[in-house]
Amino acid sequence: MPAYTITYFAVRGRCGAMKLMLTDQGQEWKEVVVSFDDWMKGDLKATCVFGQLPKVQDGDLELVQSNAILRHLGRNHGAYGSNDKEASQIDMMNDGVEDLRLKYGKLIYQEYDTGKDKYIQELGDHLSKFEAVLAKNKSGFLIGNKVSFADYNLFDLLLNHQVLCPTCLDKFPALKAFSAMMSARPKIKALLDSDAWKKLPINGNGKQ
Ligand code: 6SG
Repeated sequence: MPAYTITYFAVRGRCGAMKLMLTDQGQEWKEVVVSFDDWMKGDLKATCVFGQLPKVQDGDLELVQSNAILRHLGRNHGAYGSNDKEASQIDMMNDGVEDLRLKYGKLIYQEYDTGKDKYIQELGDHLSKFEAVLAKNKSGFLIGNKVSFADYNLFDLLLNHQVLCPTCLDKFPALKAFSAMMSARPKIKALLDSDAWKKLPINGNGKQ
């Protein structure tokens, strides 16, 4: 089993989904937590391909870009579909999750005070797309009949949105069932109940 090292800030941010996946797959990891002060010194930033975190080391392979990391871990742990067609569909769904994550990040980091009401109004339209995919696939997962990295990524983003707007899933039975099913997976449940998870702020500016 490969041992991973995750380097990131003391927030859930772009590492929530990978931690959910590794935990659910029974895979341990090491963590290097970078403080704002240390990051601002610039030495670590200079060594990161895009000057950003997270970074994950897997042996002599060093990766940045959270979605590339999710794909790598998905490949390593059998969470990337059962064939190439499913893998492509999983990529498609993960790109959809990324589109919503970027909108969420823009709200949190740039528009929280002025844009929250409008964001919540428009959220249903975005969630309805995932609802339709989940409602069609009887397995309960986005694609195929086993969990994939896109499921962990969607689940993580839904956790954030349920903090932002606790009623946001009320009109979406398939998303609600998906969220409950993911939360009830025993290793995920233990992670969500852990201090390590609960003490980490969701975002770097304290907004949620
Ligand atoms: C920030 O944007 O945490 N990485 C972030 N910020 C620092 O100098 N496309 C890639 C990906 O998917 C996006 C990476 C992402 O991996 S994540 C980064 O490296 C930089 O650009 C969101 C997050 N924000 C917290 C934060 C970072 C710098 C200021 C606020 C933590 C809190 C204070 C310092 C460190 Fe902080």
